[in-house]
Amino acid sequence: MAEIFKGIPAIKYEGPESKNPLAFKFYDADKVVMGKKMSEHLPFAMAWWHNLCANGTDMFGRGTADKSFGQVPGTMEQARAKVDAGFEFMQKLGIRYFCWHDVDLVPEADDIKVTNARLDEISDYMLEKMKQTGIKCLWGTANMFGNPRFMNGAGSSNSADVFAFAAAQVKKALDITVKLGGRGYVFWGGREGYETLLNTDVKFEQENIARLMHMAVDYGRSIGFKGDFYIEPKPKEPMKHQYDFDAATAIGFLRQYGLDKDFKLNIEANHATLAGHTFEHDLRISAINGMLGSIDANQGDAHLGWDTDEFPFDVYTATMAMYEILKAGGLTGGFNFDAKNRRPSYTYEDMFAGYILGMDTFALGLVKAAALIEDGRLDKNIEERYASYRNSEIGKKILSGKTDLAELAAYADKLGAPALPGSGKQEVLQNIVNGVLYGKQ
Ligand code: XLS
Ligand code: NI
Ligand code: NI
Repeated sequence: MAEIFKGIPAIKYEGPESKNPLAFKFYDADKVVMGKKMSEHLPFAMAWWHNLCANGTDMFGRGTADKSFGQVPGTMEQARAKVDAGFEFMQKLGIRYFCWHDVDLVPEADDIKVTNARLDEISDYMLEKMKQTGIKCLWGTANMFGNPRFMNGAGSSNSADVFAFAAAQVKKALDITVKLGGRGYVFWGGREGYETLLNTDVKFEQENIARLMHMAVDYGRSIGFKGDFYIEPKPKEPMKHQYDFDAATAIGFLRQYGLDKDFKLNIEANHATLAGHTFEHDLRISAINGMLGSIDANQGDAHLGWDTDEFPFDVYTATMAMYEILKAGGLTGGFNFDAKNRRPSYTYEDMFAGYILGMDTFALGLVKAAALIEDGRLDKNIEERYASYRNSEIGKKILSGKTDLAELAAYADKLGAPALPGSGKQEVLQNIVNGVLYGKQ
């Protein structure tokens, strides 16, 4: 097999002092943090679509990056070349998982039977490579938003034929996920949403999405899929209103339709921020509901209101994210870099630089989050902040449900006015975080 990324060596850990752009400064796979190797804490995954397909095309201009890998775009030869490129890329970076949409793997034909035969062929080839390298599939999904037929969504489409077509794609994508031993199967609600209520029956559309998801669970379990299904929430883009707005909304939906036993959430940083939250907020909401499954690791731009899918480089956010993940006991899924190079970064070296940046950022986040936990002052403050419920008789009664409004009102009468609830100490705590992040330990 001819090397594709010629001149780019296997990426090694060289430490923070290294000036080599093609080396890790912080990601040291075997380094043990809180009892586990970095590589176990951080099961990184490559996103087939951004890394092997997207060439920088935007609304205003053609692609800048050549992702043909020496073959004619849109052919099966190119699809195979993408497999070669992807596995060489992952091996050189020490990445052990990948994620894909059906149409990232092969060109879509007019006839779904032809597309499906292509998927069978390419997945045979991927399986060979997986056996040779030990690299695994994190999750698969069906692209039910790109083709014009999905202009009104997939499960939420007004057309029963489009619904049926979406179901066929989900069925095949599940077949391939199982064939590749994928840990999960994702529903990102592509165009599951609406533009205007004037033409939309929201209740009908949401019920239909749930129907499609139930069918996916039934079929997946029937063919031996043991992993988690995931919803990947996103508030807007491409539709004005997306039904899976954020973690809390998606959890409510899953519970309402009885899907919460089979589904967890795949939280994408840039989607959480588009919803007006922080990444760590949606991680916390998922975790406390037992729904934290997997992560799309990227970041947005505070000055732009869309899904810019940048490689994560904000160490503070990565730290707060890893803090949530460590507290939740880790992920059953992994860290998929749903991220792309900026359009002017179009070289092969840039592809590696993006992943090195993302992996180093999360490695730093892991180390710093572990330091915050070991430091213990944040936990201690939380413990003290709610102590009145544990330490006072009335607090204990509230927690155990052994009181009522009448008793509490009588208590309040005796109290007169309660003392202020204690300082929030936000600035103190922020300075602790800075101390742990940047101080000499
Ligand atoms: C788009 C989503 C998409 C999903 C997979 O915004 O992030 O890439 O991760 O369909
Ligand atoms: Ni995503
Ligand atoms: Ni996204």
